[in-house]
Amino acid sequence: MRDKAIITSALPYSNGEIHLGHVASTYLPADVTTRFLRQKGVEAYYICASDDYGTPILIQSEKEGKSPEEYVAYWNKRDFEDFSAFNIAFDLFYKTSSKENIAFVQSVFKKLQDAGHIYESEIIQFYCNNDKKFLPDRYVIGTCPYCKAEDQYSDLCEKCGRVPEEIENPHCSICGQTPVKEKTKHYFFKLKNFSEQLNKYLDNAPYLQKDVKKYVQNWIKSGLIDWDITRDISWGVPIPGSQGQVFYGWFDNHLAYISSALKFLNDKGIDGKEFWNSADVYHFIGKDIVYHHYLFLPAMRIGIGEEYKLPDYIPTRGHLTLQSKKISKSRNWYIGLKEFLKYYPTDYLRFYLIVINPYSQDDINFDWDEFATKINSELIGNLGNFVNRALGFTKKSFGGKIPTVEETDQLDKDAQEKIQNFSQEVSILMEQNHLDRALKKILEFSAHFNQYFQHKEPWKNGKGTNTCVYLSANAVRSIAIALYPFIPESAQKIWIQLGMEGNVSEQSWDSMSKLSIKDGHTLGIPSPLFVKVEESDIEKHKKKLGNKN
Ligand code: B3M
Ligand code: ZN
Repeated sequence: MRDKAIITSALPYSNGEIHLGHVASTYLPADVTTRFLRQKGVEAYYICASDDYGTPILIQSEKEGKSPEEYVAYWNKRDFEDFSAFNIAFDLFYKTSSKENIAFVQSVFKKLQDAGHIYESEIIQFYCNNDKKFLPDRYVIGTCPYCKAEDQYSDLCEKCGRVPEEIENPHCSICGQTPVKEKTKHYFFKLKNFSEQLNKYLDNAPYLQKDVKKYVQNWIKSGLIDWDITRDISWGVPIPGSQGQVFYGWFDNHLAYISSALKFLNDKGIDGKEFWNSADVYHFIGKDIVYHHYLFLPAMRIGIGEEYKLPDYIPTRGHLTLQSKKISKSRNWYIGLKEFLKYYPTDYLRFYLIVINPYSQDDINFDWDEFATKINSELIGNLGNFVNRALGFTKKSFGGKIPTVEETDQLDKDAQEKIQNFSQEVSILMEQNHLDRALKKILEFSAHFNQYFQHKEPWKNGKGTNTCVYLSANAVRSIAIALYPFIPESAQKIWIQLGMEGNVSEQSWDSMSKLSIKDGHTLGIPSPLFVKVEESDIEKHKKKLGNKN
């Protein structure tokens, strides 16, 4: 672990509202990781931006009768508001259409061109005679040449994850007619040239997921294809010297990781480039954009002489299904983040989405009943219960004042040892990106202390009561610090109920293993942290799915 880190998440298209599927795979794990790294003393910044360019956005803005600028400005603002309500705490949420990114993309292009990685070629492009338009990417729908999946966009097969060289059975996505082919001049990026260097990067990147690496290397083995980076549309980063042509969105968007980080750091008076190159670089993504992040992105960075270092981590997670069905906006089978947060506190969703989310590409499922069970039995029944029990008892029997420790028995010694080992045990899992297992460790810790409290029976006021109260209060403190990256609002509430000074966010991670609450300390006012999820509400939410509007 370096003492600096830059964390990014896949940039959301400025093209519709953020829903549970988005946050589960990328934004939440990245936010939790950033908070954790800060607790570990790392100077960590979480940078994101809206992905403003690309054909789908142009199509949609045209449909809504808005200019693309107006359209993306609306979604940039709205997305940022929704993320903020969910306590996704970006240091900067910028945009790919920023003047800084445009200048950066154009300079990268020139460097790639000077280094001989770009060539020009006349190509045949689909053209719709009906709409009088060239038809790049999503303007064409057809059959994937690799896996034969139908109804795929020409720039990405959602079934097999590959980028088709030429889609079969093409149709214009605006009018449905079969397009004709016309000549146009495009720039190409020589991705093929980078096979060896990409393999080397993948071989020597110890923190990339092994299974992802393996299939990416299989793609390399089966032959990479040069990459058409020109689009004959008006909305995009203008190609220097080309009339009416722009860069393909996947040429410019990931460069906004760098250009946005540089803006943020330079504005802070930090040398952005130097920071980037001495930091651990994390790009959190969903599995559908592996191709772009494990191949295009590193190849482009290698192509400009690794002026900006390649990612150390590309944490890749699977998709979220909803009640075991694929999320679909058009069928109203989705839950908007904003809507969800009308029903339940932020921390309920953060807790649930982390607990069910392993560090792998396996798909995960949001299930309303399981959500209720996890919240009621684990968050409330285990964590909330222990905190409230320990603090409530101290308030009632000791006026909230921590008593002086007397004799200690084996149970106390075990409890003390648990606290001492806690930070290390959870930290190892966090560092390996196993956020779900880390949260489960915290639950185990809390369950252990629940049992400890039960066995010690302090309400009988026998021998060892003081020690039990003292250790339990300290365990609550450890829990607050450990929970902070996951459920920051609740962690802060616990901190206040403990009567501690400052904010829980300022406590160092390792300090959770100290017995910092001393005798004589006076607690704040304990009160239940959470409200139960009601079965009847869950039934209502289930009925609403698929039936909106
Ligand atoms: N805007 C969203 C996606 O395909 C896309 C990510 C860009 S990351 C540089 O998930
Ligand atoms: Zn396919």
